[in-house]
Amino acid sequence: METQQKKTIFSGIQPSGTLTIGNYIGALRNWKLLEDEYHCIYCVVDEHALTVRQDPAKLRRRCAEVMALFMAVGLSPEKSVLFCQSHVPAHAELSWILNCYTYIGELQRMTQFKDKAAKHENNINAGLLTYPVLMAADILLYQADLVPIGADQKQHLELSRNLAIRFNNLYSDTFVVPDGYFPKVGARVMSLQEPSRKMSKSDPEDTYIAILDEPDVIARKFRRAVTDSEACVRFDPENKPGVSNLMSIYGAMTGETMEQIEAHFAGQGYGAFKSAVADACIAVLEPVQSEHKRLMADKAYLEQVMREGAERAAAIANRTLRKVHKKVGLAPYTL
Ligand code: ATP
Ligand code: LTN
Repeated sequence: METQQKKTIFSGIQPSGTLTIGNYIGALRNWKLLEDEYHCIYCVVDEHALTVRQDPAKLRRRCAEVMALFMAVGLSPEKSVLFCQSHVPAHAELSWILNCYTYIGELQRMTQFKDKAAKHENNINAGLLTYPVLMAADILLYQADLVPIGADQKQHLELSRNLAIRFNNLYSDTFVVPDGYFPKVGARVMSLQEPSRKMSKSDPEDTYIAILDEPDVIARKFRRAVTDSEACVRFDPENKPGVSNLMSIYGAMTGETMEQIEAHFAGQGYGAFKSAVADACIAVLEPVQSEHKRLMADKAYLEQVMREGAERAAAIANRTLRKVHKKVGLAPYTL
């Protein structure tokens, strides 16, 4: 009876660094809002993180940390399936098969590939190129109807849709063609130091606010955030990207519209505004941080959640994978 009538949601976050308020506003917070209405499957995509060189001990710790954050923002392991990608081998397996239906040109066009290739000149590995195919496998395995993501992932989702359609056309209906689900505010939180780039957890520390940053660190990072010389809190992303980004963050945290924020801070300098942005973030993050601390102290519980999540996920994923094997003509087998 569980959730068959509900639509399915799938989304993932890489344990490639400490999660930022970009991940919180653009992804995690919305995941929670969808939990009651949909059958939700949320994944720590640790295999994706390998596309950039990771320290093994840190990667291992971050997987548990991200899983604890899922729950600290309020996701329930009973309502939703919470699991770690590498625990379900079907992801890597379907990814291989889908690779054989993806054109290299499609992958070379991806903005994220170009960005990451430029950032990691010495390690432009094949995984960096085929990253979106693994993402498509993540989504298609669960027959997800909707995929909540930030604006930066739009192009990858489009590829997932194209692969699903291509496969369905070749072999008859196999995959649900997924739609993206984008947040109304905060789909693209920008870097505090270079507001023309998105805030990213694998960038230098002073460019992002981590969900787990201490209050004094949050206040300091906002104080040092890039603004402009106009000294007027006005929303104008083109000419005032730094201030507009801070306004969007403040709006996402307090629910105030850009007009309300302009009125609220009229006649005040950036100093007062920045400390208000910091206070708003601290207030929202504080309960998440204390719950996270509590969960991280209970390793046995975290492991149990991951194990049970992986079992539930594998049952769904393997069903799709078997169907795919059959359709493409891989040798039949019985267990
Ligand atoms: P990395 O820097 O390692 O590439 P990331 O910080 O971009 O990572 P991901 O794990 O790739 O984060 O993304 C997880 C989710 O968070 C995705 O849905 C993504 O769209 C969203 N997200 C990431 N950064 C932002 C941002 N700056 N603003 C809004 N949403 C974001
Ligand atoms: N590529 C995504 C993370 C990700 C994802 C997914 C998101 C991997 N697999 C499946 C949604 C659905 C990113 O945010 N960089």
